[in-house]
Amino acid sequence: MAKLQNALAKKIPVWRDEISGLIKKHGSKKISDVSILQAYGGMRGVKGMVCDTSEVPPDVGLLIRGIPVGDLTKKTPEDTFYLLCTGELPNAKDRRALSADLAARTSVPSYVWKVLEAMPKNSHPMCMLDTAILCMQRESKFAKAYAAGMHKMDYWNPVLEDSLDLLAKLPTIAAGIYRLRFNKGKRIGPKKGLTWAENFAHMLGIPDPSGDFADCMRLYLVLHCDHEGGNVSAHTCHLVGSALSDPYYSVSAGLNGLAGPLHGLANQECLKWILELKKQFRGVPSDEQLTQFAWDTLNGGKVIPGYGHAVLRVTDPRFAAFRAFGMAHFPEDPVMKLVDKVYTIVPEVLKAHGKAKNPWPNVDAGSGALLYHYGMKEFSYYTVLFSVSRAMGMLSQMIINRAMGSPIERPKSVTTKWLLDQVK
Ligand code: AMX
Repeated sequence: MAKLQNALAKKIPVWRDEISGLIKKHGSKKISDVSILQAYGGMRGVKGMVCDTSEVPPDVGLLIRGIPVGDLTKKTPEDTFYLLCTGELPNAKDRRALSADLAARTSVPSYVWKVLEAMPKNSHPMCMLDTAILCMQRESKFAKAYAAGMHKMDYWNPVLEDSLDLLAKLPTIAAGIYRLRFNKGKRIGPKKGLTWAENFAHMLGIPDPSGDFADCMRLYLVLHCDHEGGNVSAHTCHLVGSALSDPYYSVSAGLNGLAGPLHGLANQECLKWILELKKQFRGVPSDEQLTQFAWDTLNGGKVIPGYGHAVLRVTDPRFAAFRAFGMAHFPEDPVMKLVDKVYTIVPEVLKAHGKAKNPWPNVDAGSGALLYHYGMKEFSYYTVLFSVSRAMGMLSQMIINRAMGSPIERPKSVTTKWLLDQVK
């Protein structure tokens, strides 16, 4: 762990000085007002927390430490995690060191497999993943160090240790869940000399003679890594972690939020919607048919999965990156063609419908088509892939929060009576 740990050890005192200076000088400066609408409306747009790993300017899309995610499409997840944690991309030596460190930690305790094997056969893969993470809590180095008594300023170090342990094991666990839950045969162990993403692809066991699937997984893991601090999963992880619950408790909690259909589960819903469309029209429908299909969804009181966003107001650059990958590798694939066609029709339908503030596709609108193409047809598994990647964002945020001594989170709720009294 030396390299990433050293890089963080150098940065942390600088960040601490910067933040304490900011609070000392300008702590009382107002950065947000809250309306009654926002208090009832999911706190949308309320600026009330800090996240330095990434930001999502509504008209630009995801920036990882200031770098547009579209500029990271050739990078590895190791690069991305290092960037999230330190604010800088690693050099080749540091990247290799992180890869090797992760490779040395892949082994999963045998009790995790026993727990997974004991679960009902029809358990949702997300429930299996969250259970596996939660049951590993006893491995937490942070929890042990905390119980033994440690200085608050040192919390980040065992949290980094836990983060690397967890990140290293996640592909092994996630691939094991894929093979167990969908009867794919024996678990495949990690292979020496492979990167984090390559090993994940290898352990999933999807036939990949060209190496394109491994490349798709690399891209998938990079693109989903983080999306600032206020989304359901990041915020949940942050909240739970603020009570000094260790990374196992916190990440498992965050991923339970990712399992919701309005958040990470949308990618399974999205491909389902596309395939229903394909089935109904026995292939690629006409513009009129597709328009009607979209209206039928909306008139049925349902959302069009993969479209809309709480923050974004443009086509998600991550969707653009997936679309570019699909169009470069398999432009004739019928599902890919459908994804592309939906992109030309649905935004206009949503605009005419007039409800969604953002009619453009989000990350989930295209990612499933890629997985489907490579033969991963188990939709309910897609959010697990999302989770393996998103753990990087949650964990990097957590390392930084513990390093900065972030306090327990405790916003003030008010009653409806109190609000009514304010407007009397
Ligand atoms: N289809 C139909 N209606 C939509 C819509 C869509 N794709 N997106 C938003 N709307 C509706 C909302 O349901 C809401 O209706 P209501 O007033 O009756 O409650 C109205 O438009 C206003 O919503 P909004 O302010 O534009 O969005 P939001 O911040 O409340 O919700 C999101 C954001 C993502 C939950 C929503 O756009 C949605 O449900 N999209 C479809 C599901 C999806 O793709 N989720 C994935 C998001 C990305 C991720 O986390 N992985």
